Amino acid sequence: MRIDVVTIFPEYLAPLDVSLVGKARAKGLLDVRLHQLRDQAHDVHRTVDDTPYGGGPGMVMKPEPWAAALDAVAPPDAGPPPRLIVPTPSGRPFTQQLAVELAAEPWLVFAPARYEGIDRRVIDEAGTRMRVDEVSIGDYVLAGGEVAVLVIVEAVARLLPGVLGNAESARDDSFAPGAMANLLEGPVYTKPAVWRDREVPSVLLSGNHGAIARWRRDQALRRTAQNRPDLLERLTPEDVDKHDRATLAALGWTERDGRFSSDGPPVAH
Ligand code: JCH
Repeated sequence: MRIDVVTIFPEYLAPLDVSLVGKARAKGLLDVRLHQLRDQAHDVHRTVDDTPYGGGPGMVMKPEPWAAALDAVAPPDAGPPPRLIVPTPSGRPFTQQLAVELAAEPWLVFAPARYEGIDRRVIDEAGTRMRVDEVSIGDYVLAGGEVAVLVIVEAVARLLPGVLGNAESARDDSFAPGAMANLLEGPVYTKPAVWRDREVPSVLLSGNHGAIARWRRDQALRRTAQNRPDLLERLTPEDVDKHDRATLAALGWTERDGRFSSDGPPVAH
């Protein structure tokens, strides 16, 4: 996969040299190219921003440098275009599903903005010659799009064939103990078996694989009820077995008309 990033802060993307993404690049599985937006601003100050039409606070990124940069990276009428990803707090949510979709693409271009964002006409015009997605990595406000690019690139890169080792890639996220991406993962433990007087739950040392799977599933249900009740509300009766139902009931969650809902304050444990 090829990834181009156009930014006024290419040095902000230095983490792409490290760890999983850095190794994927070293292996030739990922070709990342960074581009300085200011190289396309030709006035003495290499200006990329201006005041907003209609007034208001802050500055807006000018269209000309962005258009020149995007044309240079992906010339119009030069073969299959890339997908353009524009991080913004107003975008569609970035999810694992979108990561999987992007991981199947041969070429992504990222346009992380600063200030109050990019002149709308750049996005609209790019949309006439390539698929454009404005994407939000979460409901909080960053100072610019570079960190969102790091998040998205890491989530996509780990899905590329050959990037993860055998042990890690065998763990398909959607079939992990929490199951079906409907539930959060439970807690994990490693040696030593006792640490600062705290024991690893004995079932994990039992060698009883059925009991371990059941315990992990119960922990996943408990953690999901605690941290992401919205995920439990999406569960359907087909997602749960008899024991799940009992665990959910103990957590205050019962089925009514094919959907689960909380009966009231959760029971303390
Ligand atoms: C960004 C900004 C608009 C602040 C400028 C470019 C993405 N999930 C997510 N949170 N924040 C971002 C993001 C991405 C790119 C840029 N800013 C600062 C932009 C605002 O309107 C309310 C506020 C933030």
